[in-house]
Amino acid sequence: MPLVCFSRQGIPHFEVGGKKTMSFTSLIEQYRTAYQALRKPIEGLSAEQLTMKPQPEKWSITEIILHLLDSELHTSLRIKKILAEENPKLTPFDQDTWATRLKYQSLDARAALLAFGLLRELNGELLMHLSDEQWNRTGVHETRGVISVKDLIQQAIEHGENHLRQIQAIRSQLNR
Ligand code: NI
Repeated sequence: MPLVCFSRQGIPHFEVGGKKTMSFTSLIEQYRTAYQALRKPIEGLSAEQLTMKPQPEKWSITEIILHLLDSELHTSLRIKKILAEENPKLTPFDQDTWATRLKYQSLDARAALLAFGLLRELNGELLMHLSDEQWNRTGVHETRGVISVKDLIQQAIEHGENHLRQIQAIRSQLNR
């Protein structure tokens, strides 16, 4: 089953078909370095620019970064549950409700990005210590079905890259 998440943002988030042959080390490297890539397009932006919505129903850069942090919190907990428990249940979250109820627009995008980077750093360190068997351990996601640690990391990488492109597009609009 391809894993695609369509939000109101209109971008397909990730599609994981299990075809990837990348080594674990290079996966971890990609997973960890996303923070550096995400820092670049927000350099020098004012609070007003960070919260500018490209369209009324679209997320601002701040909302995207807070979304990335909350996605990473979920990914982190899912990885830990899969490793520490037997076939755990992994719960989804409604990203648009989280964005509004948790007041993403009023929060600090730079602090959130830092927290995102720290989570990826810590998770990356943990991942470096896993055996092949642990990489392939699984949990059951309510809507996506059986999912492994490796699947979660691939999804997190693709999810981050999609949102990086979304942030870059907003940034180029701001420069016009
Ligand atoms: Ni997303």
